[in-house]
Amino acid sequence: MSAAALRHDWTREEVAALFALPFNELLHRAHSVHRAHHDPNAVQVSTLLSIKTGGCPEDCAYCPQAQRYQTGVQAEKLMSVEVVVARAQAAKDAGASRFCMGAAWRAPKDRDVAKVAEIVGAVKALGLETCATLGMLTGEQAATLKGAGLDYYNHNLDTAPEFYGEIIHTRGFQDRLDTLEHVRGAGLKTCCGGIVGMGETRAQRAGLLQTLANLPEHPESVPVNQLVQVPGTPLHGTKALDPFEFVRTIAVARILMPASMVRLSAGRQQMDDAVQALCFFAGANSIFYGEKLLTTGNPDVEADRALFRRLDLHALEVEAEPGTVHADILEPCAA
Ligand code: SAM
Ligand code: DTB
Ligand code: SF4
Repeated sequence: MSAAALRHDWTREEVAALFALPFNELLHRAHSVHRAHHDPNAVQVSTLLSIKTGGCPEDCAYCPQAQRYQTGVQAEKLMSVEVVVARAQAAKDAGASRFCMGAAWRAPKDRDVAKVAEIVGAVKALGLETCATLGMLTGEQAATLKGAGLDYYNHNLDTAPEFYGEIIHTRGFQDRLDTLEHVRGAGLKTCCGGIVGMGETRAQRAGLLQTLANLPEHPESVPVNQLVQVPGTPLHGTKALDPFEFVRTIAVARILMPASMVRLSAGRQQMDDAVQALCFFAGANSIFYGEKLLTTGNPDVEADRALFRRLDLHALEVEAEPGTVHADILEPCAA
């Protein structure tokens, strides 16, 4: 599909109507879109590392790294280049094609960006795609990171504009949009999605996806996170989302943003393998790989290798070149 054919004018009603389709009808449509744009058996794998953990001044109600919540996460300083490079090499050896570095900042200072730029250059030199998520960025900071070899910047809208103010009070939805504009302006690819299961309504899930799809460009990567409920955060104890509603969210994301990589992100450790399989059918084609997300757990490498084998999935080496199979992770299995 040419870029011109991608739509940026979805109405809330159209998106709500997709959510309301009979489940099988929705999955059939999403899978058809998926097959038209992607290898349905290929999954891109990214490994996350928290390079600067905890002590964050923001009040995101879902986040274990906010200083103000008692979650047991200890604040740490920015990791050294050597430590990050060793972790990136290990991720590459385990089969990851992209290394995503997260920092618990509201917005980095210029001196932080200079240090992260050095880290990014060293990780890139290993032959990995690089991604960073550091909070709000100026256009200049985004350009510095791009110059250092950064491929992607992750900055999530998190939820629908009208629900945002119930989850975060220390910055606004427009701040997120501004950073995304700076990131795109610097020529970085965007990784932008959100979290579901925070007590939002279906209409608000539709609002999140509508806003993502109507951005000036569809994010190249769209992480759909299921809330990981961490004791001590205000959202701990929120009523869990029906797993099929999570699958619907993946399916609608796939239909709205056909060419993007849709990532089945946080929450996989709490999810049945069968639900994950439905997500891959519905159009998810990327995961976080490795036993930790930033501060919380993720399925271990062996479990994901087994899941890939059972579902005949293979890992993409480089997202831009579909069909390339990484030697170190998973051959399709006929059994
Ligand atoms: N501080 C930066 C920021 O907020 O942009 C970067 C790191 S922040 C931890 C990155 C993303 O992780 C958030 O935007 C949110 O979508 C996701 N996240 C954080 N805590 C989560 C949780 N408990 N469950 C699911 N996703 C979570
Ligand atoms: C994204 O959308 N999800 C990742 C990544 N981008 C940075 C983070 C998930 C964090 C889950 C909670 C934690 O481990 O601290
Ligand atoms: Fe800070 Fe990011 Fe967590 Fe919000 S999501 S509290 S900005 S680390």
